[in-house]
Amino acid sequence: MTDSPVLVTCGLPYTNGPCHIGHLRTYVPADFYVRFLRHCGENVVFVCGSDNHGTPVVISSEAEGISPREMCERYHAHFDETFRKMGVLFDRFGMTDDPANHKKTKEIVTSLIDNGYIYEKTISQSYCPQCKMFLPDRYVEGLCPHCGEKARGDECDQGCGKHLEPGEILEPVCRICGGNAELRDQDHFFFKLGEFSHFLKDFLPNLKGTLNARNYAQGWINEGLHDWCITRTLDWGVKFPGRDDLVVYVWVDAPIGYMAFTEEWAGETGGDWEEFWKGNAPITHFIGQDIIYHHCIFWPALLKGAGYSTPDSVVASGMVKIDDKKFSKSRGYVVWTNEDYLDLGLSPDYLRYYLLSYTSHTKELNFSWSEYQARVNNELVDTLGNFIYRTVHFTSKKLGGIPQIDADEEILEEIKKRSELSEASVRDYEFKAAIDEIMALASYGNGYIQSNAPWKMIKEDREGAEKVIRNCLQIVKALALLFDSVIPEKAQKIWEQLGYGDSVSDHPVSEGTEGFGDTVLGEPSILFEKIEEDRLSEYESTLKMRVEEAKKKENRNIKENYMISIDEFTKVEMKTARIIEAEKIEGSDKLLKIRVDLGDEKRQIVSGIAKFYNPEEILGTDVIVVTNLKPAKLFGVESQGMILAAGEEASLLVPKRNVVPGTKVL
Ligand code: B3M
Ligand code: ZN
Repeated sequence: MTDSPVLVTCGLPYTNGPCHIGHLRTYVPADFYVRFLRHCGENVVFVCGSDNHGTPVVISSEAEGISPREMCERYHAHFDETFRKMGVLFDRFGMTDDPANHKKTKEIVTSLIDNGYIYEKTISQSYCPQCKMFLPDRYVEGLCPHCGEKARGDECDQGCGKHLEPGEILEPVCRICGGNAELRDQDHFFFKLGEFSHFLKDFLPNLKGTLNARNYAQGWINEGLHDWCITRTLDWGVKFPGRDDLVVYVWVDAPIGYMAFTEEWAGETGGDWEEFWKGNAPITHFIGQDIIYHHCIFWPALLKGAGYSTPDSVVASGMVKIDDKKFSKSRGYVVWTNEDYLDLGLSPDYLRYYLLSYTSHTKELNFSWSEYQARVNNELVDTLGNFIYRTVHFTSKKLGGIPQIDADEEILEEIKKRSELSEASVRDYEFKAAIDEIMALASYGNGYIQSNAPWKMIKEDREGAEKVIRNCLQIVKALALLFDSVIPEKAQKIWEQLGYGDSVSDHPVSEGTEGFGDTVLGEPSILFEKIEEDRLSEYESTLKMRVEEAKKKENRNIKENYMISIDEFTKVEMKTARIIEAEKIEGSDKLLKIRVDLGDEKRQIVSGIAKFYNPEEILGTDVIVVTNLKPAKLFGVESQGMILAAGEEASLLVPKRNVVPGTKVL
């Protein structure tokens, strides 16, 4: 326990689309962590906000035909509401486009300029000659210069994950028109990231949090750091000081949001934001593994350069898979938090439990409905729910209230042990291990009530049965306190069943070994319900349908990519022609050598119709010929065009009315 407050932040969601389960992989564990620390008596400030700037938002708002601000407000409200429904409760959930962050960003960039860390330089960057604009970040796609995979303008999102600087992407293509982009010179501002190598080499070994964050970042430092272009040619964003035509790169003002939101929180509550950002009170960032570079390299360097405190810990979550497939919105491997889950009336706590207990925080997490069902049914319903219901129900129906005796020492020891082990795991960011300890206490309780069978014992030994039940109630109380961080809605209900009228989250975990005083037991009720088979197949088929829809869409897109313009079509020259000679080609049973009359010239064409027509029967037939094909040799015989025919059996296309040979087909 410390008196010094701690600040916990979560990566900021872009306001360009709805919340999905991939987002929750960071927010739920962060919320769990914060709740747990508070239960251990720590003073935690928990802030987050939405990320409103950058090309992700601009491109999406253009696609929807609304202003970027409108788009941001819509999705800001959406995330705010969704997080609350999921029990993820921030002390402040701000917006990076709000005045506080504009102001803070300008201040920090100005300090960096004043401290000599920013310089101007001309660079070549992607420009679309058709759209007549520079193509910042997500406006351009191409190949990663490091690994060759498909990449976005500012990150290799499908390959090695590296950050890309403007102009670095290979074979750049404009996202708006699909045309090839070219490189053009433009003046931009750079941050001297390279000068922070020494600082970062000292900083990273002391950075706490999960090992993946530190290790990745150290690897990048060893490869050498390059200066970082921090301006973009966009209207939407925080203007670069003194320049109306440039905004700062979104990865400058987004993390500064953490500071701005802390300041906003302080303004609302009378708290002190400076003790974190200018003092020694620790800062912990929860992020997704794909943005380690930004948080462990750019961000500490920016803070250092501007004279602020740097983060103490970075906790990076592994990625999410759906049905063992890589999470992908475009391929349909996605579970939307509202549409696919909350809107169906499913419990936020069940999903929290799944996300937290599935695997260790840094590993890949697979979501599948059948696994979800198994977890809920076997662990929450059969173990936890069953134990609590049996205990509270028996107390209420057979004993009429909480027995006025103390719990056994052995039981208190077990509770203490599990509480300590779970706390140690939480502090190590091993959330699954922590929950396993808590669930082990529920299993212990289940085993204890089962083997002592108070429902039998009460017939001969009422005192013995009371003792057993008192012990069980003690475990239930500890479970409510320990599980509150995992499944807060259910934990509150357990708390109320025990007869408490206040909020379980106001009580420390250490009260799990304390007695009940004169508490009057509440009404027992069933808290956890199984996920039935028929519901399960409904959920699974929604996912299947979405994947199929995505495939169809992909096929449509492929087809659309093959569409040609009328200009391209008119490049093909077609004329009617009369067959004047035809003969088999020696050695081939498919090909005929045909001579056609095109009015002003005669040509030789090789055609694959020998199986369907005798040479004699086609003599004198008027057919359609493509006349501007490059000549080719088939079976050693030159062919100067192509005769059009339809289908597997090569039905020749013929003009319906008589036309003179050589008439153009239009
Ligand atoms: N908006 C989302 C992401 O890349 C991005 C996070 C910003 S955190 C300062 O995951
Ligand atoms: Zn790459």
